[in-house]
Amino acid sequence: MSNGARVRRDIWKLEDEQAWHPITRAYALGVRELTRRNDDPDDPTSWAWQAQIHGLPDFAQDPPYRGQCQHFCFFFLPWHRCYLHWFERILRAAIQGIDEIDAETKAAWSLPYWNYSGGADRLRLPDPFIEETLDDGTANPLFVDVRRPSINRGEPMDALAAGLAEALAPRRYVDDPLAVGFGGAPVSNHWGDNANRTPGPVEGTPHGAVHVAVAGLMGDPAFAGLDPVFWMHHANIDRLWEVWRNDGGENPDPGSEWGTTEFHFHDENRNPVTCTAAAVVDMPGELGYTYEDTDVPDTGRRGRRRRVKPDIPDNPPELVGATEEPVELGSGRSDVEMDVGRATGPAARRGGDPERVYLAVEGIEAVGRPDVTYAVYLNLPDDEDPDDAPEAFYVGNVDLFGIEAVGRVDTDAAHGLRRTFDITELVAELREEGGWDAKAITVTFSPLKHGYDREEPDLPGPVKVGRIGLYYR
Ligand SMILES: [Cu+2]
Repeated sequence: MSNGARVRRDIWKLEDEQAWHPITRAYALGVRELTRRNDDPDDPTSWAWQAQIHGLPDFAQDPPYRGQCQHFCFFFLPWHRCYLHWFERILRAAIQGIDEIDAETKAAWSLPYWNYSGGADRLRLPDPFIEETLDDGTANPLFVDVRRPSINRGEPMDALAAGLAEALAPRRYVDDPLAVGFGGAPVSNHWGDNANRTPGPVEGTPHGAVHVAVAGLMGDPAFAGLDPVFWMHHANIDRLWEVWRNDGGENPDPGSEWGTTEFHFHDENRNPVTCTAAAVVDMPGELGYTYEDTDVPDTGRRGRRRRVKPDIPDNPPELVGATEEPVELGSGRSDVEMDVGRATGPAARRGGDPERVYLAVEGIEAVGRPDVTYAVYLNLPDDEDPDDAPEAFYVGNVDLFGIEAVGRVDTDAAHGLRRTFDITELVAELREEGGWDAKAITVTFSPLKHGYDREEPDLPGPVKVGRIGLYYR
């Protein structure tokens, strides 16, 4: 804290020190105060308004302040950092006015984060979110009864929802046209109103997968901010951006369109403010907070993609295999076989193996809002149980967070969600083990299961994948 920056604390460490740690308790009382302000629908510092900045019901927009969240694109990280920062200032100001909070807590208060990665005991909601009452017997403002029942019982999410190996793997913030860079596609996108709807891997897992695992309000972008755990989840995603930077990741030029695009919020005095990525990239310096821990975790397979040559071949990716019919996914395992052709373009001319291999899952559509995330495997043998999460075949996750919103803005150019995976190293490993036949592949989808009983998800209808494509480069 050399420059006087406040520290956003790890809620697990706070609660280890003391159940209902004063910082956690002040959060609850602050949420209660903001909720009281809902009586005035025009108060931009109310709990309801703060959630509406992210999304309005029916995915309506009310520019410049409400219904403005950025997803599936490279503004996802800076937009949410701005959003959290101004929310934190509003909440901090509210906390200053609450008599029962002591001066020390008021001075130190910063938004805690929910770090669900790095241990089986972290895969659940911390106790202050699942207890129905505060320690004084009053209703707990942090409790939301419509979450996934197993989550509210304190049972763990599927560990794959919190994995960081894919999230932290990209070296670049913006990468190639398949946009598997850390930050996502270099476009502006409010729930898929741009045809290029490719999130960076961290936006998929853990971000989207944790939204889906908690479910309830958290499962719907229009209401997610109403669940108090939303803000701690996003503080953790914001922290992971710093972890990635600590690991050598480089942000785009703050002078570029990425850095200078303005987003609109209100401050704690209800005055309009603008925020840009350029204003928030230097977090402790510009924003006055830092994180308790931004060490790079050991993610097991982390480094798989890091070993890939950082130079991107100039040639565009070439589609060498694709499903011909849409594929339906359900609540159990689905195996999809497809033929793979040979590259005929520059990837072939170089001879030997392609430098990069991508798997794209495109046009994902669903009935209603299924709270499901699929783990994706490549060439998973029939006798391997996907519930054992066999790492040797694991590609990544397809979470369906926001699928309903995207369905409303389908364009001629794009339908549904898309996820793209760089599987270069996975393919190399499979080849070494004899698990790769260049003429055909099998892609397996298996839903993540939450809670100790690990029940299969109850889907309102089949999930449809428009196309699965394999690309060489
Ligand atoms: Cu989110």
